[in-house]
Amino acid sequence: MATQRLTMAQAMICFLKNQYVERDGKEQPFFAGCFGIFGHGCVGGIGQALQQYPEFRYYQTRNEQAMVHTATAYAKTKNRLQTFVCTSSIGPGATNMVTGAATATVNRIPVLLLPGDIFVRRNVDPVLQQVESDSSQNLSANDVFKPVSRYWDLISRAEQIILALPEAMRVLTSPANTGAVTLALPQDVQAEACDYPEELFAKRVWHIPRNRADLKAVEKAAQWIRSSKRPMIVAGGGVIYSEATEILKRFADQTGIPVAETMAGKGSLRFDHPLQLGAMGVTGTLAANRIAHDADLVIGIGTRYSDFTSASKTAWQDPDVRFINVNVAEFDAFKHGALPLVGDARETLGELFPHLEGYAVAAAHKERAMALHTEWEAEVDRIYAIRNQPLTSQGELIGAVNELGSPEGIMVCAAGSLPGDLHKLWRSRHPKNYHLEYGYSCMGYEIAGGLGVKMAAPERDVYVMVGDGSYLMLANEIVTSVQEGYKLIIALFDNHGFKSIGGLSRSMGQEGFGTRYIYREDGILAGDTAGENVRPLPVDLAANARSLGAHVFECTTYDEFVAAFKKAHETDRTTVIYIQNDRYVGVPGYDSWWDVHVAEVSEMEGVREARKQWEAMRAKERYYLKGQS
Ligand SMILES: Cc1ncc(C[n+]2csc(CCOP(=O)(O)OP(=O)(O)O)c2C)c(N)n1
Ligand SMILES: [Mg+2]
Repeated sequence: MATQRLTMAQAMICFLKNQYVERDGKEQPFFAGCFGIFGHGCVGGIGQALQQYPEFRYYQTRNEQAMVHTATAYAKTKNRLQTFVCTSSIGPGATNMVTGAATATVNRIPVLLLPGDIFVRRNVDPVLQQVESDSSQNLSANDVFKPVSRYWDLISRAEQIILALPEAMRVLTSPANTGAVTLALPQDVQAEACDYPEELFAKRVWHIPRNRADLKAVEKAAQWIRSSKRPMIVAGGGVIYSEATEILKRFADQTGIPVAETMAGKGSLRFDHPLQLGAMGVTGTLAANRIAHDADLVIGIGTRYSDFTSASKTAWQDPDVRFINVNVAEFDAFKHGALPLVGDARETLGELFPHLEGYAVAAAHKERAMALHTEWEAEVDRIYAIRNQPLTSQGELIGAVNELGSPEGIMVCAAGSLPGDLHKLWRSRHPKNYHLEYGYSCMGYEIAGGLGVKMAAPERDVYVMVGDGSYLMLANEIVTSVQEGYKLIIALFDNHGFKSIGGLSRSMGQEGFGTRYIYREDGILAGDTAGENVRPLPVDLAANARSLGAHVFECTTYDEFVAAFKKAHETDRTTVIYIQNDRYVGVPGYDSWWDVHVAEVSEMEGVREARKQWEAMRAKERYYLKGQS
């Protein structure tokens, strides 16, 4: 057997740079390179290997959590067909990646994480940053990656990667099982040499399958659709990853079944399609939520049915409602007692089509959906046209970005009050137009994620929309975007704290406690009852962004924002448009609800009142078991 003597880290990079994927005959390298922050836990191993093989491009980042977000956003933009490796030192560098790993895994997005780990040989223990245990010498901080990784391994001998790496690739390229894959790499083993078989470094192309659903189940699904009276489609992220948007449109056109979209599925159908109901669920539109309320059949395509989609299981109120779920993941396909079509969205819709020849929904159902679509569009117009004084409203700013931004651009967001408003108001013009990380809704994803989107689609304008809270959590990748020349346009909305959780808190009778960025007065951190009678903090986020290398426009009015937004397209680097918006002017909810538990007993009257309302809504929560009978 021909062998090559390499360190484990060198062998790993040689292997990774030769992994390709192919779907629909299109082939590409699976890894676009490696993000990393070096420390003693990786510098002599992976760090040395990356230096030795510059063709596998290494990118510095500022924070390990952020680099995993960047990789995740990149892979999401590439429909999961390409991603990055992320490498860190041991201890804090490694555990900083845990939040990123969870974000990737929840969203079913592939990222390969290579945290350094403590010495296997142990003689110099405890090494710097080792979390010691007095109950086992076989515990490491990297064990915390287990619940947030789809595959986890500890490489304690150099030759183990010969079997571990193909397993990692199997999971990363699996449409059903993908997520974060973590290979913990002890710092001594990384630098150890081994005679590796040459075959390990041969080019390997992983075929991404388009698995098909069981044909009997497809036939049954067609019968269910034909016998339904008020069917609806819920389009999730799977529609976009599978590139099923074209066929979804034809499916809606032919059958007349209206389409609602989840956070990850928004953009599945253009906003102006007459059967577009818009956002589904807690942050849904009046069109989607009213059609859902009465639906007797829900065809979920590529959705995992988070509580935001199901409005905490209150969205569908017909006692006989049934579900057909098209999903690559068996786990999701079986949710809600559904008739499971376990398969690729594009392929499965294609197989359903011939069984539905000549079928269309009742005219009244289609007309109702179309009328609600029109009603909803008018509501968006109304909110876009608000010109709130003295501080702008978020809805009008969303309108400005949506209408003045490039129609080919990509808007990126993740947490705060923006996602809910965007889900309702954003008019998606192409499947990648709306990039929301709302599986983990991780504050701090926005700018790091925006960088990943721009790296994946450098030809498009990338619009990051971020609140002051998220910005303060993780804005540092502005530096990386400047360093690498990936320009982002960042709209930074400052409302001195948490508009989102403030509103939630008030709705629970808790007066916005702990959600404002203000000084403590007489030992008390005031909530909203203090009104404007508070002292804001002397924080200057515009100056902060400037200090990180961004070009900054500071605005106070809507007109200034519009002018700055236009000018931002002409600057030579990442540009932040800073504006304050009103904490209290929000986009309302439309026939929906989110279950957030309210205290059962309290001295506070507002809480007791909220609890009564919560109990009334809680009673509407359903189990969806009908399909099983
Ligand atoms: C890492 C993380 N911590 C906490 C939360 C809970 N959370 C959701 S929104 C939010 C406030 C966001 O504030 P900001 O970015 O200013 O947006 P705004 O609510 O003001 O629109 C918090 C704390 C979260 N989603 N992610
Ligand atoms: Mg805020």
